[in-house]
Amino acid sequence: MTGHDRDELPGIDIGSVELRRIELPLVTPFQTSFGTWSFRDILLVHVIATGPDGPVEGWGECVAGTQPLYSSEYTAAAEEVTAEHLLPRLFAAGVGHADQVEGALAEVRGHRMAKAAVEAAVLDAELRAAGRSMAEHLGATADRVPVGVSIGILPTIEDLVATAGRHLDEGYARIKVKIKPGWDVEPCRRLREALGGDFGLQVDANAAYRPGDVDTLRALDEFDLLLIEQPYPEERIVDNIELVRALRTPVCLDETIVDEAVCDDVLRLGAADVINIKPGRVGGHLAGKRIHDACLAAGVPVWHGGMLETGVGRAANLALAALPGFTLPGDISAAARYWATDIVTEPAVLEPDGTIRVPSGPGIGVDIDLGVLADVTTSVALHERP
Ligand code: OSB
Ligand code: MG
Repeated sequence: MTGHDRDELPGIDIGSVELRRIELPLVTPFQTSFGTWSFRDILLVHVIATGPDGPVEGWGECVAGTQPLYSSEYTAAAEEVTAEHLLPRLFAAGVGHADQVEGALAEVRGHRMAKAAVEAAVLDAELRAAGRSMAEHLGATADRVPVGVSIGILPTIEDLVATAGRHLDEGYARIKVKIKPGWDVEPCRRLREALGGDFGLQVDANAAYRPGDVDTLRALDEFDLLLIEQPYPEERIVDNIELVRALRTPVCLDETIVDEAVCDDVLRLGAADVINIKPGRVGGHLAGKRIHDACLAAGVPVWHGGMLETGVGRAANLALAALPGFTLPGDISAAARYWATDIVTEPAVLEPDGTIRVPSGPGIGVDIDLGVLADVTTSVALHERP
């Protein structure tokens, strides 16, 4: 086992939790097979607590989108379930350690993105109180992680080639292209023709294909892709087993992997060659670490997904992505790829070698820019422990 036992951590006394909604415009709209995101409407969970040395705070970012299009969760529902169902249970259980959060909230079904944000905030506060970084706590073995860029569906293939070329020039370690029926084989062909065969290229369908599309998916084999992400709907595990056998391109699952149990089924069935880990999707960074451990033991490579996070979520993701099983570049681009102004004082920057540094300070290792936060806040509600 790598990482530290929570028993070594002194724990915290949670006095209140602030739920804060913010709205941030994306520098460029992001189109997927399921819809277009032009801004992010984000729920932030802010834990206000007391540690052994006095007051301490922690922050967690909920990755739910404004609308229930990527998954059934969405921001307003995440805020409601957190306020009405999660925080009362957190307080009633007297949670003082992050690894108690999952158990305290377990009787609430689903809502993993909301639960993950609560756990992240408690973990950040607990680790800040202990003076320990999240990376060290989770068992990170790297201080920088290789990262790529996820490029949305664009108006023309020329736009796509220009955008991908610019990101490769910036130094990104690989390009991911969103695909959908009608925007798949030709975009890949033109990218390889224009930019060559030696850069890492992968595609993400966000569940837009059906088994009847297998010929189109097989046509992608000629482009030497690192992987194809989530071709079929979330629940179609058996269809996915057949696809793994039908394609040369490694098949990766994102939406399907909603928790450890599903990941275990997928590993045992050989229903994926690669797993995308998003802490929000699986219920938290601690569950994400356990899924990482299971995949590492099974010899299945993992990579860290992204949900267009601010610097808060990005810092926590960098800590997890520094674990040894994350052998493929993550969807953890520099802050500038998403935001004109991030809400943290040290936004993530791309190093010339295509990596981003893993924060090493206590907790998530970045601080909130309170001035920016105030400017982008749309609502705040304080929930005090009864
Ligand atoms: O499917 O990976 C996805 C963004 C929002 C919702 C789903 C996905 C994505 C991305 C963006 O691909 C990754 C990023 O944060 O850069
Ligand atoms: Mg995806």
